[in-house]
Amino acid sequence: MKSKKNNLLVLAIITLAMLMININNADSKVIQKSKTITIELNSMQCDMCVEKVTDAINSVEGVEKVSVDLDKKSAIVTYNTDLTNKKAIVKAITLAGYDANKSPADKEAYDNLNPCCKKP
Ligand SMILES: [Cu+2]
Repeated sequence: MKSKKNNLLVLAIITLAMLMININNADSKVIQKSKTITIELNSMQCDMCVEKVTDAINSVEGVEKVSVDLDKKSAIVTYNTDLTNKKAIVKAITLAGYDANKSPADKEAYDNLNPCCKKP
């Protein structure tokens, strides 16, 4: 009779351990809320544009990593999906005066760009 009790205890401990592993896994899923996207930046002309676009993207709360490529005319952006989204990032870029994906630049911001940053 005693060994049966012990078996039950062992089973209870194993079950508890498995539960804790599951809880830990759930936790790590909560932490991993990063998403990486590519945004087309077809109106960029020079290094100054790269700087401005990089600053604009970085100004969005929740953005974790930005890499703007002038040759490829695109940006790779990693952000926390709890804090921001693609739409907000695209909006920040257009408000800085640049086209982003299919969204055109804010006209006033574009007009205020340095002449070398305007489309030829
Ligand atoms: Cu420029």
